Amino acid sequence: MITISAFHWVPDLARGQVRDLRVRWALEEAGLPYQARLLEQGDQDKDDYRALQPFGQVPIFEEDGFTLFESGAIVLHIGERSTALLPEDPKARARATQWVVAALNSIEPFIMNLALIDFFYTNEEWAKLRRPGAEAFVRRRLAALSKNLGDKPYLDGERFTAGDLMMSAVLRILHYTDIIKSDARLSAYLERCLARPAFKRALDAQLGDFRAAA
Ligand SMILES: N[C@@H](CCC(=O)N[C@@H](CS)C(=O)NCC(=O)O)C(=O)O
Repeated sequence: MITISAFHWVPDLARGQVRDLRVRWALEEAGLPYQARLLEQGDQDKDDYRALQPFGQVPIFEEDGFTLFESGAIVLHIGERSTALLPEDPKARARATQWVVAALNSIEPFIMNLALIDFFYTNEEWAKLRRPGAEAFVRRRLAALSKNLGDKPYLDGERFTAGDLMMSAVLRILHYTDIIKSDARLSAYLERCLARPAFKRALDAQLGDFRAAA
């Protein structure tokens, strides 16, 4: 049975955002059953967990003695087992991988830069000075993404791939701002991705685990 790590408890603002959600979603898309290994506070700093995830983060993926960390690597690994995530055609598969990497490398760091300011440093003087530039950068990057998306339903055209899973998981970090809402194309794209039954099942499972632990 596949096991993924997740936190037993996080503050309300993080519920529905913890990165095991991406992996749960990929498993749901692929139709692979899994169980969650819920970490108590401090478990992520123990040697046995650090041996599997050097940075003490969630998620990790475990199956038959094989373990993997980094949500992007895990989603791609799951994708190798399901054409629902990675198409069979090698070129289409490479393009889907390209979008996973773009989400994690060209979009997420800038969104996280803004989110960190908003959630952790909002009252710091330096953050007040930095925020307008950080938001402007995100808006510019997302305008380029929106232009590339154009009228296509998904990043690579007609079909949803792991690239859309990761991009929409990253874009929804901005749910507390109007940044996505102010772009009709990106907003419709995000809605389209998040309307997928597999996403809803994954979100319900993450939130359900927090409720069960309360
Ligand atoms: N690049 C990692 C980031 C994982 C990550 O940031 N996990 C957060 C939860 S969403 C975490 O475990 N934070 C606790 C910590 O960093 O100590 C991935 O995508 O898997």
